[in-house]
Amino acid sequence: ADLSTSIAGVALPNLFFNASGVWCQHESELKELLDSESGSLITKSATFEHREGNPSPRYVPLPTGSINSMGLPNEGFEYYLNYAKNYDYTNKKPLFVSLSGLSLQDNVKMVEQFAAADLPCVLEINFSCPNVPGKPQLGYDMEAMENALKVLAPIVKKPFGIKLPPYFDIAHFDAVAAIVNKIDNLAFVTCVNSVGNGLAIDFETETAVIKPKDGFGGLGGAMILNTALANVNAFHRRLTGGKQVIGVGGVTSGKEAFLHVLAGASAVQIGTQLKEEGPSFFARVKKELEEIMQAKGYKSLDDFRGKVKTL
Ligand code: RRO
Repeated sequence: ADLSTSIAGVALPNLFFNASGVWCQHESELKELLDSESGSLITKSATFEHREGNPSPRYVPLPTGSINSMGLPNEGFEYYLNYAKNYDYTNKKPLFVSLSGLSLQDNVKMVEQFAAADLPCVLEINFSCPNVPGKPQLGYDMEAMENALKVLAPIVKKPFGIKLPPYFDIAHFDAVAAIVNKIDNLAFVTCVNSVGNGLAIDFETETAVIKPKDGFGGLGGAMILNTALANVNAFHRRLTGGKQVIGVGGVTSGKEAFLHVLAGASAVQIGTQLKEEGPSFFARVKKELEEIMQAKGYKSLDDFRGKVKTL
């Protein structure tokens, strides 16, 4: 079976890569992704300045997923710009870079410097970090999101993407898709970031399991699969002009990856399961998806992408 795909006009040897934030803060981790069977890799969301992030414990696995309030720990934008400048683009894996400025002004400054460097990497701008105290998610403020896109898109110039939070209301799918469809060079949306501000409590100790924000944090993993599939499919149905969806949320095996593609995903990112299993996950999930495709008689992702049936 052929697992190849392309995003924003860039070819990926297979559809799988890491979700930004997992296994990608330092060059040593990015090297492990390069050495894995992933089809691509994306860097940790960068802020203009280096950040230590929130106090630990700030990521904890749960019986059906994970909770995190990392607080955007990252090496600062210059570190990832330099990584992108030194990246070997003759490598078969394209490079994605995630940016998450704490203000529109910071996003403008970072995007300007990427545009000036004129690199073949693809930007995914994060509109959905749920974990910085006092900073509401851009993705839940329609006016601010539309304004940010109108300011940033002409500076990026090239095709780019945004990372969206999960939505839970049909009116919100409609409103966000309408905004996205107005931006010509916005080539893809990545659905979904973690389900924001869950709370996990340890039964024995009667204590929140993570330290920041009184225990509130973003939920990921198996427990969010159905929310992720709904968001992938909602945007797949609404986006026009060849705009694509990258699916992320709840993929623990080839089966869930298959469902993401059926819902309309053109690539699939892995968060919690990569954090728990490590980069060898990519070899396993590729093999499992190939076996599913073989059993069902599908030769390429195009044979079933977006073709979920309804009753
Ligand atoms: O660093 C984080 O706390 C974080 C970010 Br920026 C994000 O976009 N999603 C998430 O679950 N955690």
